[in-house]
Amino acid sequence: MKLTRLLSLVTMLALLATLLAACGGAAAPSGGAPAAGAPTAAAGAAAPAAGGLPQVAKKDKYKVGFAQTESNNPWRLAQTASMKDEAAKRGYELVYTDAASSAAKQVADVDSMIAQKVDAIFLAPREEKPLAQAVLKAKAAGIPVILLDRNVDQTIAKPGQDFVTFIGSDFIEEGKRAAEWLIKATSGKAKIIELEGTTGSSPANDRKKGFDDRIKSESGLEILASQTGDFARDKGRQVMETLLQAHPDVTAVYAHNDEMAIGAIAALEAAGKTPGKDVIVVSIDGEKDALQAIIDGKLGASVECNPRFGPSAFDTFEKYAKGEQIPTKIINPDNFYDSSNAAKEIANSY
Ligand code: GYE
Repeated sequence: MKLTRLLSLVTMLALLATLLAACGGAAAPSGGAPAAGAPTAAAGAAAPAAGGLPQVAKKDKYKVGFAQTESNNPWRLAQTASMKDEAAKRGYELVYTDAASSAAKQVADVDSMIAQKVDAIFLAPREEKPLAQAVLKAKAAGIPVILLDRNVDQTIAKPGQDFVTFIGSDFIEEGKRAAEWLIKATSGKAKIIELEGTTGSSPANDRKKGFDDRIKSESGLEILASQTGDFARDKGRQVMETLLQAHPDVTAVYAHNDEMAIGAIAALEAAGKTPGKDVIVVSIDGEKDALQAIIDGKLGASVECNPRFGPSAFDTFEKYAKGEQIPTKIINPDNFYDSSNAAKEIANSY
């Protein structure tokens, strides 16, 4: 009897040991095979630094890429000019691409920069998810990426690990500031149409979040409809035209950028409304046409989103190339324009 018990105990222990070994093996595979879909280092690429980010070789003159997302508005043109000016000032070779509003083209643009072996890529990612994959590809090829003005999905690519840093505005804060101005301007009573930016882009997601969250606690403010106008003037006009038919009782418009606000103003006027009186309009960017619309009394206010990235982008790259520690987020300070300062500031706007 005793012997049988002893034997079964031994058998159980052996079984337990086999099970433990099997679990351990599964949790820690040897050989480090990359997970499905994970990028692998390209042959001959610069070795990644300890933290995973690619290092930059010391050179007298760097060749860097700037992958722009589109060129259909003054904000983009100002950003491109700032990047080109700064590259020229510092004697860099700049590989410039324009994705013409296509995330797929921008992914291909990054591929071509990788093939051209640039020393670093400045990327203004059109949409959060597709461009996160492009960041991983560049990293695998040993090329550091600095994100400008828009972010990527950080569950796919992480700052300080997969890309150096994000330089840009705090979009949640911008949305909140627009909401706060509107609450004051309407004494807390408004029926709002919201024109969203490009679907899947970080400024559209965050400007919506910042604004909507701030509005929630105000019982007198209501969002009648919220729809994308793709950050574009004519799309903003068209969407506003359609939404106006369903919501003729609108008293306020919140547009995620000035271009859509200017489009919405045109739609309001075409429908016989007086923007600035019947309907209060607020937006984001601070472009010249918007400041002019504020002076004309058609636009109420614009939260600035500074497009002049050149100096901070190249400074950050140079610090990184020297081996300095870079913060994972670099936030640009933003101004605010309304009837109190638009006339004074218009000369400096873009
Ligand atoms: O506000 C808009 C542009 O990504 C912050 O994109 C940028 C936004 C900017 O097209 O006008």
